[in-house]
Amino acid sequence: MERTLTILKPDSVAAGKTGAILAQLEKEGFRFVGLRRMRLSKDQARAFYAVHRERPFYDALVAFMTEGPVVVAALARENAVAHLRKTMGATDSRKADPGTVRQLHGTDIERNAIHGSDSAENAAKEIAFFFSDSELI
Ligand code: 3AN
Repeated sequence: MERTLTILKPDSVAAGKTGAILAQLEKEGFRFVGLRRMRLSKDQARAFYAVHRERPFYDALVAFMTEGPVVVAALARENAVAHLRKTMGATDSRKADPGTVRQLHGTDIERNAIHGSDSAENAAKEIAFFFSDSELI
């Protein structure tokens, strides 16, 4: 079993899609090993997306990710990182395949409903960013 991290972003949580998206993830075979609803601070959002800090969209991304509550989850499944990326769809919701979370619940490249780790290495770092070992069951 591999682990990955997902964040249901402020757009999808505010739209009342938490249950629908978590249900879709369960249907795809993911198990929740950690789950929390929270509001990111600016410092947390800046640190989480530090890899993008030189990009022109960084400030807007931090503002978006802190505008309302998110749901963070550590997920377990065989091939979890790649399967979550497939289940989410393309970064730009307008280009995401039919039936993917981003096509169903996102709007554009920024307000795209969901985050998923892009590698097993980053998944381990991102899970540790939000969860202590005792919270991962
Ligand atoms: P993904 O989330 O698909 O891994 P990344 O890692 O390239 O995509 O980008 C991280 C986040 O930054 C995206 N989820 C999206 O919200 C935002 N983002 C990426 N590119 C842009 C862009 N050109 N304009 C605005 N926001 C962007």
